[in-house]
Amino acid sequence: MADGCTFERTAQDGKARLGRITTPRGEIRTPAFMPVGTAATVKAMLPESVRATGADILLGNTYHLMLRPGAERIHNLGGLHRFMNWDRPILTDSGGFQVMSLAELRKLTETGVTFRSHIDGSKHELTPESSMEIQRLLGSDIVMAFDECPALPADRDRIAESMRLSMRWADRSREAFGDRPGHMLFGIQQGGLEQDFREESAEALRGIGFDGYAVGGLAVGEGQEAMFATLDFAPDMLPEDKPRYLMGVGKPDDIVGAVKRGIDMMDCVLPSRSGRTGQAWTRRGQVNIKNARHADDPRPLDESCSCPACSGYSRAYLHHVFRSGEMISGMLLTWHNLHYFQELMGEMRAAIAAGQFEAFEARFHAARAEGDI
Ligand code: PRF
Ligand code: ZN
Repeated sequence: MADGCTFERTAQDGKARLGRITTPRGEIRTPAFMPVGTAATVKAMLPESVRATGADILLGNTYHLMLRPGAERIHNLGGLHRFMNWDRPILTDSGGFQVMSLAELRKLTETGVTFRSHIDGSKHELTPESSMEIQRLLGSDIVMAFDECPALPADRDRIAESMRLSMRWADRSREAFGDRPGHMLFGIQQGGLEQDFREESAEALRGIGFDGYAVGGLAVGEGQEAMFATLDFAPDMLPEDKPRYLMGVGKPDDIVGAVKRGIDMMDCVLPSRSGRTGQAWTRRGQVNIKNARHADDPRPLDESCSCPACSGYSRAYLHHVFRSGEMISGMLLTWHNLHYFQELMGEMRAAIAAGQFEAFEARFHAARAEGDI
């Protein structure tokens, strides 16, 4: 473990783990949900508001920030924390996954990946070495190894080849990262839905040695049932005494199922993105605020929610500002969604501490089964 950072596990219930990561920039309570701040902002939210929802850590993106405004520029302005006015921990993704999903004219070689920017078509290269350098310039607290993965379904050959390339890149990432007290480097397990490839990948990563381990290559088209089937074995292959991070997941029921299977950290654009498209997430499921049924409804989105959107505004108002294209619509719904996701994490942490995770899970599913009323 990188000097100056620790991971402590304080309780376990079944496979669900309660713990905390301590970094020089503060503590991360696990299981943790990380809001996504791709372009040095959690869209529609001030950083202090994101903190007020209960977030301990944000996710940032190498791919987006290297293209705009540039890692050197952010470094010269004092680093990403100063730049975006968030002084708590930041985890940065390493870029390969975003190149494969967003960039144009991608070319993958042993060295890395060359691509054209989705913003202006300019040509760039990312390698394990340059990704480590960019994440260093940004000042990231938790750096992700450079990897890539196929969308699913894919043939076993393609999955194996990609996983083995990512493991060679993981080795180069570890080497290039070096020794940086106060910063952590996480490896990323790949291998699709295949148990043997997941084991091969975990073994390679354990051999290299990381401060934390991500389960990558899931939530890429396989569906929840297949993802859970993989999570029934994949996290168990990773060291018990290090944090486990499931990348890019997910909906509330995905998150609960992942924590139940031994995952400690997650990130997803869902609460922030869907807030801007009029989708709210509540304990009773999804609410589409665009729907005409809300036009005359004086009740809050969720009477049991203490967020600003639910304390001060009616469904009728939220419906009106969404329909009118007012900016406050995205602000209020994003705040509500992030608040709900963080409340959910807090409830899971309390349930694990109390040895009541099963009862929590039963209540969670029962409330959703009632539906929005
Ligand atoms: N690798 C990286 N980032 C990611 C993923 C991955 O496999 C995923 C897959 N759900 C999301 N983000 N580096
Ligand atoms: Zn609310």
